[in-house]
Amino acid sequence: MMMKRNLLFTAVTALFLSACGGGGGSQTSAPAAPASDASGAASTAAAPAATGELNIYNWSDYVDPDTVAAFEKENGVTVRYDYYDSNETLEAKVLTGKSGYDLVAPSIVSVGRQIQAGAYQPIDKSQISNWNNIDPELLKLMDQVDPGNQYAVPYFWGINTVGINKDKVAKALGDMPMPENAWDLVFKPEYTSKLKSCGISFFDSPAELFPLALHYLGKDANSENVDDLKAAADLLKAVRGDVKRFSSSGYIDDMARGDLCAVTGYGGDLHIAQTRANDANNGVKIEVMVPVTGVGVWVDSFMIPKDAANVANAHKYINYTLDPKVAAQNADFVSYAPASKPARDLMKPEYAQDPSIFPSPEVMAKSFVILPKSPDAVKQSVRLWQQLKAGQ
Ligand code: N2P
Repeated sequence: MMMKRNLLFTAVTALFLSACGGGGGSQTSAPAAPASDASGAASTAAAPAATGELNIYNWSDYVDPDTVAAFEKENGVTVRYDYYDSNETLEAKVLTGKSGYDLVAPSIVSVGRQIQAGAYQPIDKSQISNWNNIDPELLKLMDQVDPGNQYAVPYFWGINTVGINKDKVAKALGDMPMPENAWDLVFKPEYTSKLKSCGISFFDSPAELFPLALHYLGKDANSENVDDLKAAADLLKAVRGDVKRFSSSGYIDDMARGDLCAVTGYGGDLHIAQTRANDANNGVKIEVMVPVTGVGVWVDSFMIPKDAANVANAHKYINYTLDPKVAAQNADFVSYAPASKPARDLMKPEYAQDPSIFPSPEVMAKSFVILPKSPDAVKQSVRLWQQLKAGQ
């Protein structure tokens, strides 16, 4: 296990280093399949004759609706798109073996376990002509949980971090200056007792929250040690009374409206909250913070469940999302770092250079990948989590 973790860490460090060189080296691969332009207009090359359906189950707020619409138009496919907001919810569904979906997108934390449980079918790479666009460092990282990259095709990667409503936090803190470590805002009672008045939200997921608490305590963020997990639970218990809600997606609109002021959230989702507030012109100023002490990092990948009925369409969709133009437009909408490496250069420059979307090497060096856990560790953290939420 230790060996595996070290390898993962090395791979992620490489990813971070490669992610920070300006707009990112553009890697050219010549897609053999019909390419689409950014508007999603049908290409002139012969479109595959496939018709039918595609049932996608993916994270909420994780695709530009135009991406789906253009894919439907170009391929004559009707897409049904359902959402989840935690790996736990997705896992419960795919492990039944009868998900009813053709594509899902778990995070690296669950990929290995779900492959071993037999939940997926291998990807036919011959149908993914854009395969070479995938950032090789992401593939290296995923190789540790999916040897040979047989089952999982990276979609986006990103961070778990803190978002704040700047004015509300400043007001609630009063004379107290902002902490040097932004995690203090949500984990230190001195701060949470003040921010309680304007609304704190935590991830509604032990898999996302425990690593952050462990890291804050200076412990291995992926520790499976029972005492470490208890220490993390104690930290969370100490601020539990100041937490208004546990949410892994609802915090986006609450923040945008000004109903929350300090949240743990997915980086891109916090950006979306910022964009929604700006669009509403409601005076809410959201900042996506990138604590210098580091953040949680994940990679989400497309996978095809064993019971998928529309396997060819699933491959087509995966391939479509890796097209640099499509990926860039999609990334600009969801504000996450696309797995399609050449897409970075095609993104809005302010996003391609945003350190909360592509964190700096300094931050990355202090960060951690949220890694798979043993069944015992999962059980233990779920037990502690239930007690925490019940206020015990
Ligand atoms: C999308 C949240 C996705 C990321 N809204 C979590 N891995």
